Amino acid sequence: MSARVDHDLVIVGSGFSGIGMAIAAQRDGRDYVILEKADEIGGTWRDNRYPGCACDVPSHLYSFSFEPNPYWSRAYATSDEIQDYLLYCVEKYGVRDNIRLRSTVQRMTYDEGLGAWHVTVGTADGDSYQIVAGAVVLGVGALHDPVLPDIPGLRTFQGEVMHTASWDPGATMIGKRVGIIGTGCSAVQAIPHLAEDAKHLTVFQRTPIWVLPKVDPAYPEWLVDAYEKRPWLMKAHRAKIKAANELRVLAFTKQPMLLKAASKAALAHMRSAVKDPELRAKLTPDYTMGCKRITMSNTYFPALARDDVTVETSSITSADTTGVTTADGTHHDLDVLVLATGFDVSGSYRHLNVTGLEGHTLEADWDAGIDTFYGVTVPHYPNLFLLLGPNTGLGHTSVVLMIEAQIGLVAKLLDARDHRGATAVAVRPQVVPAHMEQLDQRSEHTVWQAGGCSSWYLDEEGRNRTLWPGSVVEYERKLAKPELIDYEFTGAVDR
Ligand code: N01
Repeated sequence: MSARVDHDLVIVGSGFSGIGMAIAAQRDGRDYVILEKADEIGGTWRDNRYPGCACDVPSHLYSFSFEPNPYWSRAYATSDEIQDYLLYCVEKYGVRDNIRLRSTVQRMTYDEGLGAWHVTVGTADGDSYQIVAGAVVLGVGALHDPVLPDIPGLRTFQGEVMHTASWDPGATMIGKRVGIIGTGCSAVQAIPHLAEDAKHLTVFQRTPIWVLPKVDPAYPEWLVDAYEKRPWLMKAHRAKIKAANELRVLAFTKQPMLLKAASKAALAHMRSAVKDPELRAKLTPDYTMGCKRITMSNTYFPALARDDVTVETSSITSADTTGVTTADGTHHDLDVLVLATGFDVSGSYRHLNVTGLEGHTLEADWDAGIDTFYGVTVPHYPNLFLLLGPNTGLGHTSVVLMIEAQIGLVAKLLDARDHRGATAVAVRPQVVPAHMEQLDQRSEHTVWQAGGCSSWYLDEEGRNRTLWPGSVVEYERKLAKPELIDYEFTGAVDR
């Protein structure tokens, strides 16, 4: 590390990405600090506390490979359980002392002479200070900048308005008239709980969602015991889930016809709970399954079929002090309006005000088109690495696998930089267009782009800029053996 930098590595964000990167930095003897804007670690799993919040990837795969957890209580863990797991990892690996909570990155400017980043950090008391960082890893995630619907008059509504990602844990729906906008993954999990408590629930649906039955057994004590005593058994279980999930990528990327059987199962699942043909028609998607993230629930359809639940498909045109009005002229009186309206996936990077080489700003560069190399490095931004960046999300299995592959790549590139006595490593701009073109070609026939729906996976031009259009195994292989010729190493450490 050059004497002129404060920290070898600044990690922004403390979700799975940030914590995983910190553990690797600790292992490699790198001096690092984690900047976290909230008052606790956890990212998505700290923020998403709406009733019913759980992960739709089996917990034994949705966890670090180096920290298997025999104590998962069921197949699909709740957000609380995942947050506890992350808190445990922070303590076990001694990461806590390097975390600065309530520390918001306000600006990041690359200093070419120094080969380092000037990071401006805002503190909770309104002050700010600077850190000079030898490299920055952004583990900021894509799902934390809530999308708020642009409904005229919403501000005048006198009831409570809550986005699913900023849930008030003290809020109660008991005896209230509740409205929920959206029928994505978050809504599918929350609706059964809201329906249970509310006096009346109105679900404002723009696009119906595919819902499969959920097989979510609680793990019996003997199995937890077996996993604890025989870690190889747990590893075998993880490998089995990974292989089974990995097979599904074929259906998403090459053969959507393979989703036919699952679509039939989803429709049968709906028929068994919803007897009213009119309601069934409203709830039947007209796009290929998988185009939007597939959800799983055994309680969603029964909740929608209740007498005290209404599915409203007429769009909301305005709000006033007492509720909302839909395009058909109906006024819906409400006490609470829940926004399950998703996230602005590029928003998380915009707030960071990143300026790279020659005045390039991430905001302007990405307005022109989001170009990265394997979602980790960005041309014109040396010593900057993204975790779970563009085109590295997944629709078929655990993103923790992608995060670990990316952390491995970052460690390799930093080692290669240091080994050469260089101060900076950056992807060569000339290798990126071919990579992006390949991504575009591979995305063209995926269910996400060709499945007949719009989703947050696609940019304004309908191109997939969110998901990796291939298998995790392929991605892991590519990142495990990077072609160092694709990167340029510049500067010389002032020793
Ligand atoms: O958000 P979404 P989410 N007026 O964007 C509707 C992850 N996740 O929070 O489909 C009316 O999927 C919108 O309608 P439409 C997961 O990766 C994971 O549910 O655009 N409606 C849609 O129905 C997921 O993909 C888990 O027509 C409006 C909904 O709001 C991601 O988070 C659990 C509207 C938004 O759905 C986001 O899921 C939960 C408007 N103005 C979430 N704006 C796991 O289990 C939006 N909508 C891992």
